[in-house]
Amino acid sequence: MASKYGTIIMGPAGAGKTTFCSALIAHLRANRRSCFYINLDPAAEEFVYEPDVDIKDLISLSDVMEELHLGPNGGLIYCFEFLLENLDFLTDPLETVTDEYMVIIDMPGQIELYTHVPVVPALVRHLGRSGMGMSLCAAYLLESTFIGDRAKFFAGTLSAMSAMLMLEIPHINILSKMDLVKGQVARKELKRFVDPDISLLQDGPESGLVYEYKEGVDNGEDDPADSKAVMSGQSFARLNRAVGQLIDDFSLVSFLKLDVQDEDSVGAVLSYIDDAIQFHEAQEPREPNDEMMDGD
Ligand SMILES: Nc1nc2c(ncn2[C@@H]2O[C@H](COP(=O)(O)OP(=O)(O)O)[C@@H](O)[C@H]2O)c(=O)[nH]1
Ligand SMILES: [Mg+2]
Repeated sequence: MASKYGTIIMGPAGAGKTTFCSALIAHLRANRRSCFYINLDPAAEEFVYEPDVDIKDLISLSDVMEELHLGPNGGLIYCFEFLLENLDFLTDPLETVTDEYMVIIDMPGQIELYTHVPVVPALVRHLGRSGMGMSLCAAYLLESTFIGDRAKFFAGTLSAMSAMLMLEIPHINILSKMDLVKGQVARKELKRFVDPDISLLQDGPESGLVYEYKEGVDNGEDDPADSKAVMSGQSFARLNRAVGQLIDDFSLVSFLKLDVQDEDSVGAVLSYIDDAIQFHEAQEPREPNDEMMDGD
């Protein structure tokens, strides 16, 4: 049985990660549960709840950028590499955290962290079952307004899938800011995004490209590098279809809907996280005999 339980909140910039963390903390508190809040975004300034551990106390992104002449993305990667070399900063305060706590890790939004730089997997391995013994669930947020642009939505879905494959821990995907699309998208239409299917890319009207499926087009008869195919958008459409097919074939990605204003919605997402990390299994009341034996 794991000795600590936590969730790592990921996703692109502005997806609503920090807002979701605050909503989770409020919900946990209201239900008399303990939580431990870790901020790993060195650029984050304002918090509703003061973090118990804040990466800004270890390293300052603006100092890194200035002294090493790095941009914000390079600076951020440097900060994470520095954190990996100084993991005591994170693990020492976690010593006192018991299995009754929910550890909430708020992440930055730089997409390379989730797609190809191995720093987050290294961090997760260290905290995880083989390291500190924490049972961790990844929560990947994507803004629901992305469904207005299908290529963008599928790009986001791919980054979620990439994070899932890199981290190899229980993973849930969340469509955040549902209040922004409520009443604007038909329920049936929304369902196609919650469980993404490839036909979304085949009839994406807003992109100006015709994604219509044509018999023979994907049989390798036409050269996708041919300039006519590139200029007419056919090659792009074909690439998109291949990507959509990949997601569809493996049924790897589906989304939970989140409205942070709605207590029930936050509670529902939390219960998925609890289940994924088997939080409640660890909270069984102990036998009275065990208590007595512990006391002597
Ligand atoms: N309408 C709406 N706005 C939200 C929601 N969640 C976050 N926001 C806004 O989106 C912006 C980015 O949110 P933040 O939590 O800082 O995103 P982060 O960069 O992923 O941590 C802020 O202006 C929030 O107020 C939501 O559920 N609904
Ligand atoms: Mg944030």
